[in-house]
Amino acid sequence: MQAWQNVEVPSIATPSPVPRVFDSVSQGLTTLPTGREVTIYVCGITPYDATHIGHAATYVAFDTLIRVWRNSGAEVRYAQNVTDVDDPLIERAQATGRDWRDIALEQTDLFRGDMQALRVIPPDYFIGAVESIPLVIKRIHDIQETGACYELGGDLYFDNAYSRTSGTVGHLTRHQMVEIFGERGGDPDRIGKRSPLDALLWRGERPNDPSWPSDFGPGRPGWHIECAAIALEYLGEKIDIQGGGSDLKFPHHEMSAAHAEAATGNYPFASTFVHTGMVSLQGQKMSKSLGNLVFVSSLIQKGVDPMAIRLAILAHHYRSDWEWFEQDLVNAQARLKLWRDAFACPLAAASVSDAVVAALSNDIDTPQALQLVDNWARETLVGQGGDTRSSRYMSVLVDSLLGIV
Ligand code: 5CA
Ligand code: ZN
Repeated sequence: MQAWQNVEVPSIATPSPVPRVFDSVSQGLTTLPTGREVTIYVCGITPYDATHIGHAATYVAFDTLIRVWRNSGAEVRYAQNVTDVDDPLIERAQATGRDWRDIALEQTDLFRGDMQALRVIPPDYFIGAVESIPLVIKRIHDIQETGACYELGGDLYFDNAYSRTSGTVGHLTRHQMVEIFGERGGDPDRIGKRSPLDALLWRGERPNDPSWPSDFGPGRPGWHIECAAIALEYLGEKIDIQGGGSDLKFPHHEMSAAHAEAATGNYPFASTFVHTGMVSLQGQKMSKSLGNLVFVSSLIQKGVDPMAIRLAILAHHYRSDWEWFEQDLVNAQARLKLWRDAFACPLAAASVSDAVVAALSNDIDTPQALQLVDNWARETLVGQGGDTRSSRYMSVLVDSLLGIV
């Protein structure tokens, strides 16, 4: 698939210290590799109601991480999928009488526009589930050879007993796993499965359901094998970061990694698992199924500056769960004005570039970085500065690392 237009990222003379991020497996900070080619896969949208502030927060967080990572000397290869065929999309199509393909095309397009407006750097590989069906089939063959795959009523399942990753990302008890698996696309209660936690690799054809031919009969891919197959194809058998929102730790990231590991024999599939917090609205996780959504495109249509939306997101630490309030946007608009006024000052306060890059390398601490820029901007505006270069340099640094212009 075509991603969106590239975003200019100016290079700066202040290299970032090697970034540290929080790894969901070890549950502690880990130092990322740098100075070489590195790989990151971030789970993309299911395009039936794109793009709410929660999605935007997740992609802005990974975008900021990638900017900081690049500035530390890493050459980042980035892949992102689009789950353009899956149960929720098909259910939406049936409920509205529309073709699932039209919904997917329309919503993916909306997502591209939103990402562009938020100045999110496009992934190098933006890959749809439908276009990766041959890759999925190939990987299911690989898994079949290991014995980790079995057939049930025309469907193919992954035998979770073969997973070395089970429990390591989500840190849930087995009881919790069975319950949450059922809530997030799994079918723990299906009779005949070897374990309730076995996930679908291939869903045999059903009436009124899209399907594609394969050696194991017509059908369509399971959700987790989609991301495994795309990541393996475009990034390689071992990746540096698997990313997404915290709702994907279990089952999605555990199972996707288990499928990739079974298909290749390489363990672990990802060195680091990075997860963003959940954005809520009116006390509940912002989600398509609940319908409590604030859309990026609606805000932009109302005339809100996309840079204010990005700043409102960056005011929260990527790992914390937070609630969206109108006030977030009001504060971000005031902050944007403060910064732009300071960037226009010929005489600025002394640059705080070292402190900003240090904050961002320390687990992408954007709230701290924003406060440092605030203080610099206030000092600049009260005329405390005498530095003729710093306002220009600070504006380039903020553009490069925070994506704000
Ligand atoms: N297509 C799958 C991933 S393969 C999927 O989860 N799609 S999604 O459209 O539901 O979500 C897209 C991304 O946004 C995922 O990384 C998800 O974790 C994240 N996300 C979803 N809801 C929220 C939310 N309320 N707050 C923060 N991130 C969210
Ligand atoms: Zn995914």
